[in-house]
Amino acid sequence: MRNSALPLSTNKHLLAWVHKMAQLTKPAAIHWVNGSEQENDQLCAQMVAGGTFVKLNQDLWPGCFYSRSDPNDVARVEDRTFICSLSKDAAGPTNNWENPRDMRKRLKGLFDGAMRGRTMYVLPFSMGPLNSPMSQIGVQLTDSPYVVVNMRIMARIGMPVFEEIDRDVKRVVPCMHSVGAPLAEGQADVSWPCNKEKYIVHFPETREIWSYGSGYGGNALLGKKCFALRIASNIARDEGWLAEHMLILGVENPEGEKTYVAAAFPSACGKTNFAMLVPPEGFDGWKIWTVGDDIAWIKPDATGCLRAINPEAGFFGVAPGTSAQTNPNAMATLARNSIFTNVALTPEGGVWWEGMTDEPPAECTDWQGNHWTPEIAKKTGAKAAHPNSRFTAPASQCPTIDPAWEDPTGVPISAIIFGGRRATTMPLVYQAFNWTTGVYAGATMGSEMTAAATGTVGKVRRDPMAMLPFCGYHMGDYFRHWIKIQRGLSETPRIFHVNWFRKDKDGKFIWPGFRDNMRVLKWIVDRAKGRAAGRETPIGWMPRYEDIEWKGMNFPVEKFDDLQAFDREAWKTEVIQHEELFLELHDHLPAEIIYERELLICRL
Ligand code: TSX
Ligand code: MN
Repeated sequence: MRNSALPLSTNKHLLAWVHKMAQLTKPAAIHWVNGSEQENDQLCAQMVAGGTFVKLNQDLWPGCFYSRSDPNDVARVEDRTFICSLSKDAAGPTNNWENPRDMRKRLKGLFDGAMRGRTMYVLPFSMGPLNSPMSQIGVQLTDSPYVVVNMRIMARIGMPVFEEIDRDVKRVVPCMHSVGAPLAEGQADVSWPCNKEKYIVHFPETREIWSYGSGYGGNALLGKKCFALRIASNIARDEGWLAEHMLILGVENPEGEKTYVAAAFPSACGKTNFAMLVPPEGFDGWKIWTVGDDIAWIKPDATGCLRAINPEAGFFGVAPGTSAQTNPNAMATLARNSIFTNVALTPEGGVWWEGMTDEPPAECTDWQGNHWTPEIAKKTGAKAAHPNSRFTAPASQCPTIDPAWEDPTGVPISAIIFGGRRATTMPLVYQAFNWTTGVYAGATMGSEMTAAATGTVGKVRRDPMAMLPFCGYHMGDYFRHWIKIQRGLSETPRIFHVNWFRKDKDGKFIWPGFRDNMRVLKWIVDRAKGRAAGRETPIGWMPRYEDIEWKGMNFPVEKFDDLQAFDREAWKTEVIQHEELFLELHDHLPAEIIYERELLICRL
């Protein structure tokens, strides 16, 4: 076997950087990650021995491991996330900003000796297939083996990436990561090392990421939100493409015609479920193909058509609510070779989470390691799985993975969907009049808050293009970039807005959602291909009852009218709320957004 302490690259810049960072963080050893199965097995075994991993019952969950995080390290930390551009104005009011010089000084202090007693892994990764001109490369230095094995699922890692780096044709994004828990001589480790103090820092001009104190998800798997969205949105702005928080799916009709759409929703709207949709009864011959469930890199090709890749190689999905009913394709994907974090562990060595089965297990160990029974839950409200518990699963295992999901040229995007979780005002679906009104719909989208913890229940939290926590520069400049992209296109994708969550007077969901969303998707695809009818309303084009395929479903026209109702008074309140977001961004807002709001007011 190759000695993993020996450098696996000959790239002088990389070698110098690794040396410099090792001098700063002072690890006990350096491990160059080759990405092999043997290396992965060894890291997993080492984590089992150290208590970070539990090997699940291999008869039930082949190739699967279980992990519990520190209870204080369970989610992304938005208030500890920084965009350190040279000017504060470039980061905009929706990002935390600090002077890059001051931040560098602080990080140097934090990282000094941060890896003492640990191994520093040199983890090369490619976001996007290695043979794609749309892909980007990074190297993450991390003291977390948990990160290495998760990144092996979420990205392309190891030897082929070192070879790409040695060819020296692509810029490499350096990603520093430490859990911030150095070990003194002889000090015993804990199962989930982390630090109370956390910093998730991006330097957009120099394209660098520094993450300190957390081992969880988007804080630690730096290829995902930090690189593929915050840094990539800066690269995309400079190079004329889009780095978006979007799923990508393909719709195949019975004639074999395939249409790709990209869709952005805020959290808790069921993005992964939509990306893996199973068509309902009455849609024989129709098929949904999954390209990605979280991130899309969308670029105009030489002919002026928008093409998209999924820069990821796996799904890092929220477990609770995922079941054979809500998402059978996700359940099949995560059945093997997956990592489960902060779900519950069953006595048989399996995993469970709220919503996985109708009947909970008689007993299990909850995400905090406590004994859990349905009776205890009823009394104390204790959840078996943390609401943000996750599965890390290879995309290649998804039964609906699109044959073109790794196509180096990407897939052609014919429609873009925005959406949100709204009890009122927003119809099930409407089509924007044109690209700019579509950008306006995306810029003003949002969800009603479901958890009281984050604010008033029922108040709309604006989340433009679902990018509020992920845009690495000023939101106003981001809208301008979106509008500008269309000017270079020969074929403009159609833009739609959907809302699966409208409620009736009794507070019940009007639309059954899930598989029946296929009916909406069919209208969207037919509109994008110019073959479906609709009627004009002040907000856009809407399907009439007879424009929707109802085969296999009994949905009365009266309910459809409630679902699609255009409520003029509610929309007047809505446009006033748009102003609140725009006030914050006003000095960078493109004229088009201001004019679109005026035109909307005129139409109301
Ligand atoms: O994912 C969801 N989708 C998209 C599916 C492709 N969810 C779950 C959201 C949380 C992640 C939904 N929830 C959807 C939906 O379309 N719709 C709803 C709301 C809803 C919930 C339960 C019912 C109906 C609607 N139950 C019955 O109709 C019986
Ligand atoms: Mn996401």
